[in-house]
Amino acid sequence: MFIESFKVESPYVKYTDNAIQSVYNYETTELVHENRDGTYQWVVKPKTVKYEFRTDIHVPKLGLESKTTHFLWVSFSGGVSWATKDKVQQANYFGSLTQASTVRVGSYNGEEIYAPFKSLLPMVNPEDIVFGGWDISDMNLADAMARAKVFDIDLQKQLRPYMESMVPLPGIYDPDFIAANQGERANNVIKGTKKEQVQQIIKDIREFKEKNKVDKVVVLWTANTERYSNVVVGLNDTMENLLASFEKNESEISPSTLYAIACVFEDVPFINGSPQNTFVPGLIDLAIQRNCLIGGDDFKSGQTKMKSVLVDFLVGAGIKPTSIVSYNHLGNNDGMNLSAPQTFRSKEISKSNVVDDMVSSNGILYQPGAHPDHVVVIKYVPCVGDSKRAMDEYTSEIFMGGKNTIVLHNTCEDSLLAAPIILDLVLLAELSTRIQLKAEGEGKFHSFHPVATILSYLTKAPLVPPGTPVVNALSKQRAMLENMLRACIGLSPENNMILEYK
Ligand code: NAI
Ligand code: DG6
Repeated sequence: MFIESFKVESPYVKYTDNAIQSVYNYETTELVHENRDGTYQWVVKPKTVKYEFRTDIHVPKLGLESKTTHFLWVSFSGGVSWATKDKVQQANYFGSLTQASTVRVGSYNGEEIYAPFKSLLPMVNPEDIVFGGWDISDMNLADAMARAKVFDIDLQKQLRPYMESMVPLPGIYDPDFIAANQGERANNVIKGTKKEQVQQIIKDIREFKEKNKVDKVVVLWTANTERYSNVVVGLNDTMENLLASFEKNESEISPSTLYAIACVFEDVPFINGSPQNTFVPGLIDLAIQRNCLIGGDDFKSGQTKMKSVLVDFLVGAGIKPTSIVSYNHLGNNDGMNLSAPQTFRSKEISKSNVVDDMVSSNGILYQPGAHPDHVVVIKYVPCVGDSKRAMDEYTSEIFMGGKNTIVLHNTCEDSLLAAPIILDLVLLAELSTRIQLKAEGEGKFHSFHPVATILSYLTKAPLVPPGTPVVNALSKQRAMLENMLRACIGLSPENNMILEYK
């Protein structure tokens, strides 16, 4: 059964005019490796840490600065309908965790009760977001929509009048970082040194805020995949070195890192939807020093989402994946940009590391250092446009040396999987800036760590604070996010035990 909303009544939660305050007992374990009776052994000690959470319930008027095409698709999904050859299609938010998924809140008369994910805590309504953005191409959004060939023509006709006058702001362009085949699009660029370019981005953000009277801005990179930046001691390895290099106009600072520097200076959350290492160590350092949210990397939309489910299932079932071969071809501009070896390499890295935590979780199947063969291939085939074809072969070893081969074929509009993920990233990043917490013994409330691991569910290569484990398994990522929000309203983690019926 489905309910629209609910309120928690408990001694552990208090709703005030400004905030939801909760007290939460975090049940965890402490491990020690100690000598007992002459032999070393692992001892696991259950431990409870009391936390307090405080969530500001004032939902701000939010501005999103992002690149052009994606965001309009999101912004118009409010109330339009259009004719397809099958039916009249209503706009919806399918594919968005916050807008189209539910959470279990309990059971009633023997039935499980579910409520919208977005009802857990007050979140920005997508229809209230004000959009803006930069692009190195000056094409207006109506023409960009036509060129992308994703929306049905009837929908395009309805949107065109709203979009024709929308032209992106000039962007930071450096041909060294994206494929040469993107050069002819670059007619809308910010001139000057890197410092001047960052100053221009800061000016754009301030003007956008002022003009649209928004309380908060989030910036999200959905521009082309860049090549990896070289991480070099003295260049970008620390905050001081990165800022000094930036002053010296060093060529190895990528456009995406420049946008991120501008955002951190302005205390504007910055999310990287692409695979490159925008967040070089010096940038992470800068964000930590200034306590500004950064999150990434690379939207986890289709093939990788399946991988982080399937490998988790196989390894969790005691089955040993021995090879994973992921092939896909696509014909959109992203595919064209990825046809250059250096940009493809960025994508190959983010798509390849996604099973590491699952493999290392099972020392029965894998000896230390062992892992499945894992190959990622991407080909550009213009004819298929945005309709990406992904083919995956998973070979595993089963009982008594048997072999188990699973083959998947997925055809899907690449952009329509990514757009709702963009929305979720923005809404959850904004929400997380309104949550404060403190553990027992800590004097003051503080925000989450600026490196936003809470966004991991939505990214292929979750960015985590230095020295923190990376979790790729999709079910764990979702549970972390959901349980975190439950803690803010004084609810225990979903444990799926349903002891009431046992
Ligand atoms: P796209 O090629 O359609 O759009 C990229 C846009 O960025 C272009 O309009 C280009 O002119 C602009 N651009 C390039 N460099 C820029 C800069 N320095 N500043 C401002 N604008 C710049 O690509 P698409 O399909 O929208 O993907 C965007 C990114 O998201 C890519 O890195 C892609 O790999 C990543 N991504 C996309 C997914 C999807 O669509 N399913 C899933 C996962 C990641
Ligand atoms: C080719 O794979 C194009 C890419 O940009 C992907 O569409 C994107 O990275 C999505 O990848 P995945 O593995 O999450 O479907």
